[in-house]
Amino acid sequence: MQLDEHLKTLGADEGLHQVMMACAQGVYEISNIVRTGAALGYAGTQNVFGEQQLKLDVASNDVLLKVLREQPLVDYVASEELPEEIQISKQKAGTGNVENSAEFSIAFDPLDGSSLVDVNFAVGTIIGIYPKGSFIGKKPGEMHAAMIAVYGPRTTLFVALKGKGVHQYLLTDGGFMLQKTELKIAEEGKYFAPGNLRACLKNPGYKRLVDFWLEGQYTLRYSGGMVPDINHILLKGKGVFTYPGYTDEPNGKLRLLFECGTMGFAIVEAGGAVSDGKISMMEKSIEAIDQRCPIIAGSVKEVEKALSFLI
Ligand code: AHM
Ligand code: MG
Repeated sequence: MQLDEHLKTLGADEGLHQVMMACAQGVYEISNIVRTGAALGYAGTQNVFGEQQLKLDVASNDVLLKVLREQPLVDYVASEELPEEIQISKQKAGTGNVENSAEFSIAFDPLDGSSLVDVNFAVGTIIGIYPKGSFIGKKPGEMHAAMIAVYGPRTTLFVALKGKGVHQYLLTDGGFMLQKTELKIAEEGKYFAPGNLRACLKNPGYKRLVDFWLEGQYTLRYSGGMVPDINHILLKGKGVFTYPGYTDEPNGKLRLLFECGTMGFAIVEAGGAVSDGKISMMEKSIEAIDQRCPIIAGSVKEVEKALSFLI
């Protein structure tokens, strides 16, 4: 079944359906850019985090901005590659002839893990669809839906619809075809994906947690890309992903709005848990567009065990 048809059977309302199909078009275009390697190398610019932008970061960002600007239902957009959120509905209304009928605000990381592209590791796109309005003061738990693309040997797309589960689609010549429905994460499972391992030097709790995993004969499944690493948990149906902070960087590296909140939303919709080390990520207020936070996500009991070492 095609994505378009499946979203209807899931009962996604018309507006949400329209915006999600626009995002899927963006993913399709980014997939082509990544697959052909048409734009490798540095762009010569930095993002708001002071990170060097790759041509692929910029090209992927442009694709999503283009498809979302064409959507009358989109209010704000925010991107890991842009310095601030933009109210595109207002920009259009400013032309004088467009009524503001926007319903959704969309946050995205156009190409997460892009530093892995040159070595041909898997990378991804992370899209969170929120109710309209600024992102500031919202919580990831308010999202209507998350869309997460994985560009590996194949391009796949996860859709997490609030209260309607997580589903996986495969990009084929005929579009996105339903591959797996109702993905579920079991309470326990011995896979670990330990991001920011270097934090062990200054975070003794993390070092003890890693020892616990090793002594418990957990299997390491870590690629260095958050999207493929969490993709592994969603598809194997178990495991835990961590990216904690340490004394110098208590909030770690990953961003609440662009990465942790959206990936966490999919994990929770599949029956797992996601924490920032203190509270559920779904309840964490977004105070700044560039806010970073630690993340512990995956099987409910694996998250609990990890927290018992990290707190
Ligand atoms: P990016 O948004 O600059 O691509 O960085 C995000 C990526 C995640 O996919 C991954 O979990 C993390 O960075 C790995 O970071 P590090 O190389 O510091 O371990
Ligand atoms: Mg990223």
